[in-house]
Amino acid sequence: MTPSAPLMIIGPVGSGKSTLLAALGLGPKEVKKTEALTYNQGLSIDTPGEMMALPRFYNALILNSARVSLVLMLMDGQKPLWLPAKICFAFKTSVVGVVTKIDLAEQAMIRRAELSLRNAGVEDIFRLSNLTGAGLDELKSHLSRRLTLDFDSAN
Ligand SMILES: Nc1nc2c(ncn2[C@@H]2O[C@H](COP(=O)(O)OP(=O)(O)OP(=O)(O)O)[C@@H](O)[C@H]2O)c(=O)[nH]1
Ligand SMILES: [Mg+2]
Repeated sequence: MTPSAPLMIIGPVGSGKSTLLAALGLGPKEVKKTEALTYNQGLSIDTPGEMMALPRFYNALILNSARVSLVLMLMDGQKPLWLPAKICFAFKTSVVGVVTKIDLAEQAMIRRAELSLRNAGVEDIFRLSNLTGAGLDELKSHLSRRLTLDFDSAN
């Protein structure tokens, strides 16, 4: 299947998926609750956090991962969610991890969020704050290397 968007973003409810897509210029600037799997034409696939919370939806996430070049898996640094071990290996493409809300989260919780991502099989993990922008440039340059995206001209 030809990828229909550079990336899909997944992660728990309120972890900052839609906010991060907006910051990357890969989703609408106005962020509201994501109610359903959403195709941002040619840019990204956004998913509601409920699909990560309820294992019966994992299959839909895994199938849609075939439509993108990369999956971004977010974890809220304030409220890490424990995922099934090695679940990332079920995805059709590689998964990059992002711990969000580092402006609010305690260090111990950030480390727990990273541990959860590693347990899920993620190797590359970034920490960022959508609020302050800390860590955003590091993620952008990683994504520019992995995908044919030019964030400087997109934003
Ligand atoms: N302080 C802080 N707030 C954040 C950060 N990222 C997102 N938020 C806030 O968290 C709330 C939820 O953000 P969303 O981007 O809607 O989260 P989501 O993961 O798309 O949530 P669902 O669509 O419900 O799955 C919003 O009020 C954001 O402004 C962050 O890094 N730091
Ligand atoms: Mg959302």
